[in-house]
Amino acid sequence: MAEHESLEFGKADFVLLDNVSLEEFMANLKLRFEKGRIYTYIGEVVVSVNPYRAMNIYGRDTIEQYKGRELYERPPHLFAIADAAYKAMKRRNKDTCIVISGESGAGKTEASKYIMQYIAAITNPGQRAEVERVKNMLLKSNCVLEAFGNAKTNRNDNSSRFGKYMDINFDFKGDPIGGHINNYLLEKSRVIFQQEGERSFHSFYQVCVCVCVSVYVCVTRQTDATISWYTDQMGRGSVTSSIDDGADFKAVADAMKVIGFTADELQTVYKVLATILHLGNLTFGVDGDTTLIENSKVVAVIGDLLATKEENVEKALLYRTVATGRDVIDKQHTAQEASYGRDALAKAMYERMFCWIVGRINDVIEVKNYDAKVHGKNTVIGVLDIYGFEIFQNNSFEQFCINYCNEKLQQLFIQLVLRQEQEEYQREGIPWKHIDFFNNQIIVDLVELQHKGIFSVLDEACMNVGKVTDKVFLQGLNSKLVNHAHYTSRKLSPTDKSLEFDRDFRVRHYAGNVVYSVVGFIDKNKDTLFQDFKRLLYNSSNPVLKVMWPEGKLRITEVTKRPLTAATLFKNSMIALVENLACKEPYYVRCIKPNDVKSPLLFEHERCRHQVEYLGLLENVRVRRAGFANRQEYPRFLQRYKMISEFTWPNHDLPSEKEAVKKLLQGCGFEQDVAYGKTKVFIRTPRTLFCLEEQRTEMVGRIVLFLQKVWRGTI
Ligand code: AD9
Ligand code: MG
Repeated sequence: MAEHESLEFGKADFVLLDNVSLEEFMANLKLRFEKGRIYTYIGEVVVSVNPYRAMNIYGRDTIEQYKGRELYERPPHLFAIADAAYKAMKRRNKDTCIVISGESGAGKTEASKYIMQYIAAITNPGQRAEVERVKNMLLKSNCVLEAFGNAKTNRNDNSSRFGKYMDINFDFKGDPIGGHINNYLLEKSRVIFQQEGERSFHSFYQVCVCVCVSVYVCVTRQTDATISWYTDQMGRGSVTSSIDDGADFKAVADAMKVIGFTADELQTVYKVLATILHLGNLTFGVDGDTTLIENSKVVAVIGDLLATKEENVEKALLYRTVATGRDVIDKQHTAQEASYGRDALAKAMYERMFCWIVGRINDVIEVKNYDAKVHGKNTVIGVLDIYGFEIFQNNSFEQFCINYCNEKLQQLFIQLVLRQEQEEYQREGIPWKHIDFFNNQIIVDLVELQHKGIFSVLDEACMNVGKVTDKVFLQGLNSKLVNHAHYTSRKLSPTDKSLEFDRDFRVRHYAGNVVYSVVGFIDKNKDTLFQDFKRLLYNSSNPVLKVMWPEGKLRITEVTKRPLTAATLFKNSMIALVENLACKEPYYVRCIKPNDVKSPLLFEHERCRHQVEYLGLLENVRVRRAGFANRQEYPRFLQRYKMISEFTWPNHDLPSEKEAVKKLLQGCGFEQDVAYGKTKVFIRTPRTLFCLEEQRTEMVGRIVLFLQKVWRGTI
């Protein structure tokens, strides 16, 4: 018996449970986790539990075992899903995508990397140099993006603080010829502030430890930014042994060189990081009516790093150019405004650099010299690895966006899992019984609906002239959402002590309740960066830096259009992402985090049960069981199993392949477990499939033996 059928390791597919109950589901999940079987199917969905230890299941030999095989032939694995997506793309010319979801620390990013490694390993058997180059770039890009986009949080030492969707393009042979990365909302507030126990982005610590670039960070003893307020206000988040900044610095620099970043580009990246660290140490004071910079030596260093004059930096930090009618005047900031401007500059420089890095990687990996007319359509596998659902001690605008993103993806899962099944049954003429889901559309609407949604109320508040405060925004929410089942605040439920007056609101998300503090929502949504900074950076004599700030070219009188708010930009990018995913054939990986202490041994029942529930996994099993676990086109099915029936081996004389399949299955006694569609046979339980596989293996063995005897002349 194959391992994945042995009961010692539990059921390899939740569809095989004797009863679909939460208890049985959990018992199976736990048993498999404890036996080191971290993957389990629900049909074609992989449920993965983070093992929190190195597993010996990703090597070359394992890859070989999954290559070109069907899902049910091997124990559940990410590789099987990657292979299924690859086969669908190659055999049927379909664009596919692999959507990886789960909360922070559940294992999404690791899963996405294994999937990419698998695809890289099974393609390009001819070792074409150009394809090898593309594969190398795609793999190397992960390391670079993680350095600049990931950080240690209290949930995860390597938490993705941006969303990533990567398309891999394939040619007609099925070899990767390029790709494209879309990045979503980087949590840039982390640049200036982290919660206790957390760190800023890895890249900052990496430049500080590298001797050859730390010269930018520490110019003299008085301008030493290796200790910067931005990265050290919370005491550096007790770094764990899982992070080696020195080694990572080298790996990232090497990867960037391989990708094609020039020496000037690399130096500019380090200088931007150093500038931000120095900005973190800049303080403002007042002398009478004048606002001044208290540590002006730092300004000189920043001027140097940005290849601009010290006095330009000082002026941009202390003054704002405003146009009043036809006059242009310099208006001095208060110390508070200047601090705000400094922080906005630090965040914007980092975000801009991050997007620029993604853009540079895209330049290198984009498909080149592919003529669809000659070679046929190039197909795509998309891999989505986005920040997981988050509940922190203090949840702000970023958590709100991240959790909204997870609502959108959950909605897509609901639609696709149901829609796909329903459509297929309809197309094939098979009767279908509807299964109920909790539909989270109501929460998606709560956030994104025009005029009434939270994002709209926020945008409206930001549009107000005069003093706009976070409190005004909260009042707007309270009046618009007074009766919404998924929204509340202290004003609407005065006895609820867990909510602060004038500060908090709570959303009942599909994954649980989250209390958000409105403090900072307005600022983060407006995302204002004074024009003076844009001009400062554009006018730098460092061409690499200049390229990052093209809008700095505009003169003060030319800038009129109000930019879109952060919420609107994010909403639009999420809608586009979902549309893009919805037109591809989706494969799902649902990640579960077994405990909060990163232990390989602990399966916290409550913690896991909660995730199983909100991910809708039980409903997923029910849909799958009410439907059919497997379906195959008649010719393919016949080709694989024809040897197990006297009616079909070696050839059949029935009027059609469909009739032949019917005869075969009747003969084996599986008639009750199958249905016949127009072009496909549907098999209800995987057990039937396993039996067919077993019989096939036995018959193949016998046939081989028989042929050997014939050859030897003993028959
Ligand atoms: V977040 O939403 O970006 O905060 P992820 O991406 O879901 O989160 P990640 O993949 O970063 O989580 O996994 C967290 C940690 O769990 C990793 O750094 C590993 O230490 C550990 N992990 C996850 N998956 C595996 C695995 N398959 N094998 C071994 C793993 N360790
Ligand atoms: Mg991640």
